[in-house]
This record gives sequence, C-alpha cells and structure tokens, in this order.
Amino acid sequence: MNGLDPRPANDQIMDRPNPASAVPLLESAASKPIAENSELATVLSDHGTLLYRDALPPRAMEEMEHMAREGFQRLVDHPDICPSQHEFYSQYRSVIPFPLDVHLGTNFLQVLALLGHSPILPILERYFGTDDLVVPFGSMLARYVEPRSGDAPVEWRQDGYVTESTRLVTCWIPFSPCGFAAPGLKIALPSPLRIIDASEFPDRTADESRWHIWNPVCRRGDVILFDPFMLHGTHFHKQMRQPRYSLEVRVTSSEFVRDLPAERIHYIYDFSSGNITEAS
Ligand SMILES: O=C(O)CCC(=O)C(=O)O
Repeated sequence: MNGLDPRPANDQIMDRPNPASAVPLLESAASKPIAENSELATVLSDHGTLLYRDALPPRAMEEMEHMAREGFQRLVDHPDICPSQHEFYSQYRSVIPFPLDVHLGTNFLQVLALLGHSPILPILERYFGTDDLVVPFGSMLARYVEPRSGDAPVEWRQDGYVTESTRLVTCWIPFSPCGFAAPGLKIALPSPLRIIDASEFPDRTADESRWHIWNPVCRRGDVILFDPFMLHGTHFHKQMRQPRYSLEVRVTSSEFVRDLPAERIHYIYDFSSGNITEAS
C-alpha cells in the first residue's frame, strides 16, 4: 500500500469539501491581511491564481444572490424583456449584466464599488503596476448554474483565449456558497501552458488525471482571482443540489483596455473615480 487513494479522482473530490492542496490557498480576514499586497500580487503572477477569503461583505453577497435569483427568473419567464440576452443565457447560462440590469431590476454594478473598497483592489494594483484600473463591461458575466443540469457547466478554457486579451485578471465572485453542494469552479494547476492554447483540453473526455485539479469550496465573500492563462471551468457533479449565482468581473488597466475587441468593452468602469463611461 503506497498510501494513495486508489479511487477515481472524482470520488475523492466528493470526500474533500475543502481540499488542502498545494495551491496558493490564502485564507484571510479582510481587516487583517496575512500577507502584504505585494506578496499576494507575486502569488498571483507566479501561480496564476489565488483565493482570497472574506474579501467582500457576505451579507451584501447574499443580497446579490436574491437579486440574481429574481433577475434570472424574470429573464427565463419573460424572454421578450431582452431576447438577445435570453438567447445568450440559454446557451451559456450567463448574461452580460449591463445594461441588462435595467430590464431585470438587478444592480450587479454595486459589486464593482464593493470590490473597489476591498483588499482585492490593492493586490491588482500591485499586479498591474498601476492604480489606473478599469472593468470593461462586455467582459463581465453574471452566471446562474443549476445543479444537475448536466449541460450547463463550462468546460476547460482559458480566459485569454475567450476574451482575446492576455491582460485581464478575472475576479470570480460567488454570491452563493459553492464548490460542494452547489457547482463551483475547477482550476487546472499548475498551468504549464503559458501560451494561449486550450488544445490540451479539447473536450469533456480530456485526461484530467495528468493535472492537479483544484476545486475550491467558496463561502460568500470569497473572491478567486485568476490570470488569462489559467485553465478553468465549472466544477460540477451530479450529487450537487443547490444552484449557484456568481459574477465574473474582469479587470485590466486603462492602458490595455483599448486593445480589447469592441464587443468586450461597451462601457468602462473606472475604479479610481467610480465613473462609468461609454466606450468610444
Ligand atoms: O462560473 C463558472 O462555472 C465558469 C466560469 C468561467 O468559465 C470563467 O469565469 O471564465
């Protein structure tokens, strides 16, 4: 006996609601950081990802979850509110929240202000080497992942490939506790593919045993950061019973935002001023 668990990886994952892994799993209270921002920015650039616990107020996230639940229900019940976003939702289980917010009665943009006052922003400032950081709205997604839907989960992908930019950091913000009872995120570590090429994971039959797959279990208030190279997707298994609502906020600097394709921008949120401007 070599001490290794002989069962298939997926069964083992079921047993580990909070897997302690070799990944940079950083647990911290927002008011009492366990490391300097510069160290966390280094973790992000060296490892490509980090989980920051308690970065955002959990009560606010719970309110967002209620808002998201009602908003998505409205979209499903009344596809005519915004046919293009309904079609997008049917295909990808996500929507571009702005300006759809206006139709759905949601206000996911509140999260941007919370993020701007959270310990996440200084990490990103160190990472990008500037405090001139922005969010291009066309790259932001609000997501509703049903349990046991079977067809909804996102398969392996790199955000850089999808967004056509290697300068975006994704802030993955769950409104619902997830990763165990509700679908979470799966991240392939380490990420030796430092090129934009998802061919290593061509389809659902990809050989995951060659990778260390991290399935973080998240509470409300946690934020996962990952760079455009990280291979990731929806962590999902049939025993999950709860739905998950979440928001993906992609951050870049005002210098790099202009390199994005126009459909990834639309509007720009500026963290320093709190202003939204329409992209020209
Ligand atoms: O939330 C998920 O299930 C997948 C998210 C994703 O693919 C992304 O954030 O790019």
